[in-house]
Amino acid sequence: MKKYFMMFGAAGLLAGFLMIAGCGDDSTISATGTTVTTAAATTTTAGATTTTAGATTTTAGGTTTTAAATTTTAAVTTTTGATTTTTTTTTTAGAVTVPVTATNAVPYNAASGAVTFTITPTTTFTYNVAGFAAGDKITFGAGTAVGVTNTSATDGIIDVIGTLNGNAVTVHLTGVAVASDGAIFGVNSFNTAFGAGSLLP
Ligand SMILES: [Ca+2]
Repeated sequence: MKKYFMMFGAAGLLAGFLMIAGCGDDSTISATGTTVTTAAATTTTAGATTTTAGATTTTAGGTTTTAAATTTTAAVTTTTGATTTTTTTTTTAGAVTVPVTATNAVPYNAASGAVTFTITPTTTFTYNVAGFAAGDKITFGAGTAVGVTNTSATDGIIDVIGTLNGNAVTVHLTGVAVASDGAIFGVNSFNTAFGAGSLLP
């Protein structure tokens, strides 16, 4: 019995190593690109075999002597080509869609790229976003009443409030560029400042 446990133990250990090796392969895939490594092609050429018949010598006395045949085999030749690594990088400018469903203590950094926040208010909470700029979007679900509150034109803070069925989600923007902050008074001017469709509906 002990021998079986040892065998299964060894098999489990081997499976573990293979799983770890598999995880290692994943690390070659980056967030922005895919790296494909093509193994070097190996060509094996068998050595040529040359057989030389033994010479036959007949003496005057009628004796025939045949030397042993000689077989010569050349060495096996193995040629290994260079490893080819191809890296494909896809640039998406950080475009990402963020479903907003609950409050967040740490503001989402919209400056990381083109971010679309999608919100259908089913409860009341405040969602913090820093660095909102042109290219970013706030999209509320159909039927949501949307309003904009901007109490100071110079503090870089704008509150976008979406209300649906009595549930109000406030998107609290901080770090808004002063030029944009001073030009936003409502939904229409918000769309003018950050681009058409930056605040829907
Ligand atoms: Ca403001």
